[in-house]
Amino acid sequence: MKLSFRWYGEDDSISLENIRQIPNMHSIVTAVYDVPVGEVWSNESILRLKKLTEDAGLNFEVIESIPVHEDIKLGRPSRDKYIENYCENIRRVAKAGIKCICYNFMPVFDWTRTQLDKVNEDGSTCLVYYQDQVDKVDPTKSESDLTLPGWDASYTREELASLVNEYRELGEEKLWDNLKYFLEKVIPVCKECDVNMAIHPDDPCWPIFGLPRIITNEENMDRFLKLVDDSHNGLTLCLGSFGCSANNDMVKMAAKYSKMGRVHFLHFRNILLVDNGFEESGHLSKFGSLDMYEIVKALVENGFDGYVRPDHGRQIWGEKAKPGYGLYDRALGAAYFNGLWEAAVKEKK
Ligand code: DNO
Repeated sequence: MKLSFRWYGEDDSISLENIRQIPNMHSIVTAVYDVPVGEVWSNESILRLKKLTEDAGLNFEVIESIPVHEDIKLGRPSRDKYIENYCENIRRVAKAGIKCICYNFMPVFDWTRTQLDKVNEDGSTCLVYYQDQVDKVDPTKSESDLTLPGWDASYTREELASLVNEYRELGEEKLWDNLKYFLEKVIPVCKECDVNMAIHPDDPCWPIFGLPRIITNEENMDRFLKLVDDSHNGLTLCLGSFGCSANNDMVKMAAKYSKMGRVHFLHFRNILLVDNGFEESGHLSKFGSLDMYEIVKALVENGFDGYVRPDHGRQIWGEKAKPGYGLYDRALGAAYFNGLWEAAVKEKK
């Protein structure tokens, strides 16, 4: 297990020096942020991130994310050019020492929440998702001025509407075909460079706005891993994303996929399921719906040796930071993870 921490580069309000002081910290999780999706990252930008990370005494081994261009997900004729760029990015980051690349295959929207600052009883704030609020939003209706936090502001409303319609027509099976096509091209490059791909599940793990979503549950994960049955084709076990459906048994999935050697990255966070959606609770088991100790035990018992990062924290102690990505609560999450890991390792002996 290698403990890591997401860092948004030089614009991040959190310093590498602070991250370095979190006990047991090993790697930084970052990306080149100033290049449009689909383009090749410059070697200068990659090497600058590497140098900053290593100068701070940390390892530069995980990228989150190299985003996948919509043309690849939609299977448009221009996809080959973007896949070639993707392969070139894999080669470049691997050359700089990267061992694991996190990405997702969600149409149009990455993670979706309805509010980023719900006030908890103790005065901390967290991200929440309430289904009735999502159901009121239709991205194809240009007269609707409802938007959700986290929406990609680079699209006009008309562009967004036509993109969403294109995906609705595409449907799930075609999205699977396009994912397979993509993996068949990129996994051989990963083998060559010995870097692991770790797909991030859809967040939340069900269809929203009528868009097809496929990285959602155990059955689909099994199907995904067989698309290209190679250890470099693996997953990011994001507890909060799979865990927001009570149908996903996170202990079972942690055991099964780590035993197969296919969990390359773990996003460690708890989640509280409520009638109408979910809330991002504190990391401890008792605050959410997941049994964090049983999950860690399952990982230890099945030889998990990938990267872990504490995921979304609450905003605490008056910190002003990117929602979910403050220093304090994520550092507490890391400390909690260290404790569970140590206990599980001792119990195994
Ligand atoms: C949210 C993150 C996601 C994740 C991407 C991976 O906080 O977990 O945005 O980075 O889905 O491609």
